[in-house]
Amino acid sequence: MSKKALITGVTGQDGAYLSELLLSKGYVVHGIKRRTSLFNTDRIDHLYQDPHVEDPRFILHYGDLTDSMNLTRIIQEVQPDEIYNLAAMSHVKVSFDEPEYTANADGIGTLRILEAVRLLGLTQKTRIYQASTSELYGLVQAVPQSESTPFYPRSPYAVAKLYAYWITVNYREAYGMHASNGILFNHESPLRGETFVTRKITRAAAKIALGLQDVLYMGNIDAQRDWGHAKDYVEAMYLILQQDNPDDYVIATGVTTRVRDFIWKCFAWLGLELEFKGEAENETGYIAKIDAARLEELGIPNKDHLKTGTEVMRIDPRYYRPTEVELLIGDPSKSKKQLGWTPKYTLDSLVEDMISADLNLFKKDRLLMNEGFEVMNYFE
Ligand code: NDP
Ligand code: GDR
Repeated sequence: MSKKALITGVTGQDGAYLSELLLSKGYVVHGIKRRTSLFNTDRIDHLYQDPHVEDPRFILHYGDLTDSMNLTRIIQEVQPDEIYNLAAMSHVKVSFDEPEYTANADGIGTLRILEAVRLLGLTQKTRIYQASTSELYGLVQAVPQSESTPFYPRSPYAVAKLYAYWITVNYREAYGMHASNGILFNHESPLRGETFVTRKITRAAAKIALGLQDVLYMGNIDAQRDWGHAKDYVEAMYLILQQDNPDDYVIATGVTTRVRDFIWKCFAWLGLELEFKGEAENETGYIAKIDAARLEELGIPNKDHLKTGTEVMRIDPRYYRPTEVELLIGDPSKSKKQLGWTPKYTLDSLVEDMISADLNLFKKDRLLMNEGFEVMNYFE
């Protein structure tokens, strides 16, 4: 009998990679997607199976973390061996605009799942993975951050996730459930949502190189993050649920990088060397050097839009957060030792994977524009 997994947040970045991974391991994967007015399944369309086929291995259910009855019904129907609770309003800045909804979905949503498993009598059958986060560390108490570093959340998102973290620990201790937290540091990929900083940068750098965008507007470019690749991180989620005993694990690379250095690396990959000038809100980034051979190799026409001295990055305080998390650097020793987990990607191979994907994506837009078609140019 194949194992059955239920993934909330299946349409998100991690949901897509985790579905691929579990299907490759022979699981039957059930995913919960929200009802939306347009299709929102781009990231998992390649996994889609016609529901009329016999014994489908990838099955989607409509559901929402704010709806207990719906979650209970789905869990009862599926009787999953493993639940991966990845669904969340996951944008830190947006959580300041939608704090109550964030608490409901990200905090109480986790309780709804744990309680459904308990009420349905599945505590000994169903293992639960909770998507916890390095945002729990918030205001720096100590570095590198490990499983024993105190939490100090700095956003409504992080506070909601703090509740989710502790309710997971509590259900484990109170009811003997196999419920674990993965405290994952930032992880990125070509499937990363467009408004998170890495993807915002890779998209903008590709578009600027192709003459589809003029300037990248940024918030705090001195924040430091420990960035890994989502493909590596979903392996860790799977490993956490294969352990005999439930536990909490930090998943990180142990390397931290400033946002400004990520920007620099992306433009450099394209053959554009940036320099920064000015301070604080007046800081800008401009093209200091152009590697024409590299642009040619990448098939980027070097027309008038790419000149030395052109400003391609400016600060817009709109992107500042009321309270910021300045420095994250994780200590993954425990997960390396106990799970045998090691990331395959480095920061440079992550940058390459993301920027090359966005360059290919926007080359299509460039071709369409050259033929006189309009292309969408929406960014936040
Ligand atoms: P995404 O934002 O890409 O995906 C979030 C998913 O949750 C989407 O499928 C979204 O649906 C779904 N969702 C949002 N609200 C609800 C709701 N009320 N009910 C049901 N589904 C909902 O996030 P990631 O894939 O990057 O992250 C996965 C999880 O891991 C999240 O919980 C996030 O907070 C956490 N995390 C992420 C890290 C990262 O660096 N990526 C690091 C640490 C933790 P829709 O597609 O309809 O919007
Ligand atoms: P984060 O990721 O808040 O760490 O949460 P994000 O990529 O949004 O921000 C990282 C850092 O970059 C700074 N920054 C900007 N961020 C965005 N989005 N847009 C900008 O223009 C910009 N300019 C500077 C931010 O201030 C911040 O310091 C992510 C999410 O995936 C969470 O769900 C997850 O829990 C954590 O990572 C770990």
